[in-house]
Amino acid sequence: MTALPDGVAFHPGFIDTAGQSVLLSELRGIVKAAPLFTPEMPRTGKPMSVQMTNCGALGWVTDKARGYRYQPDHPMTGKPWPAIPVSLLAIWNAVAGFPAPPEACLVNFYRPDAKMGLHQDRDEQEFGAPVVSVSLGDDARFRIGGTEKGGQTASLILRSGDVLVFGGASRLAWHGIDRVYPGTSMLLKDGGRINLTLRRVTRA
Ligand code: MD3
Ligand code: FE
Repeated sequence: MTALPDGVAFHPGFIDTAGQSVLLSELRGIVKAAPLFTPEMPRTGKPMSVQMTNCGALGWVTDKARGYRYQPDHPMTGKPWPAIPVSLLAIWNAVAGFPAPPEACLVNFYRPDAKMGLHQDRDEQEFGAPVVSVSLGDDARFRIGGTEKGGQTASLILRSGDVLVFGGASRLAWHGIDRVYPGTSMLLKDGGRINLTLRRVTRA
């Protein structure tokens, strides 16, 4: 494994097991109010293997007809997204180094066979703010490259409680999840992995 790109800060084990349980119970409430949906690739409509929901004033969604976007309401229920829990805002305040709060928290749920291909996150208007990622549940192999497609990549195992900050040059880095390792965490009774990404969407 080569070094992580400039602008990445890795905080392994940032959230202890008690904190992970608190976050999980908050997420159960969020998923009750804003059920997981299956995102579709723009134009092709191919379903992604990851299921998603959001909390915050804005949520990231995608479907065949309208593609990638942020919107204030859930695509199936039409209801506003639930608020970002205070515990997640505290994590942002501790690690982001950015003066304005996040507006979106994308919740990704991975069953054992789910993965996420290499992509850039560029649907936001504020690239001066970092993206803060929180991993819960089973381990996963995360891959990150540079800002140009097709360059060298590094890989890193992400474990439950790990926090990563992607700022500076890494904010537009290509990245994805190669695979999840089933049975590596006891946090989720039925296994799987959850990733939370806190994002500033509009210009601060
Ligand atoms: C680097 N999620 O939601 S987290 C995503 O584990 C996403 O679910 C993966 O990629 C997951 O968009 C990876 C790490 C991550 C998240 C966002 C980034 C790395 C990033 C945004 C910019 C640069
Ligand atoms: Fe991403």
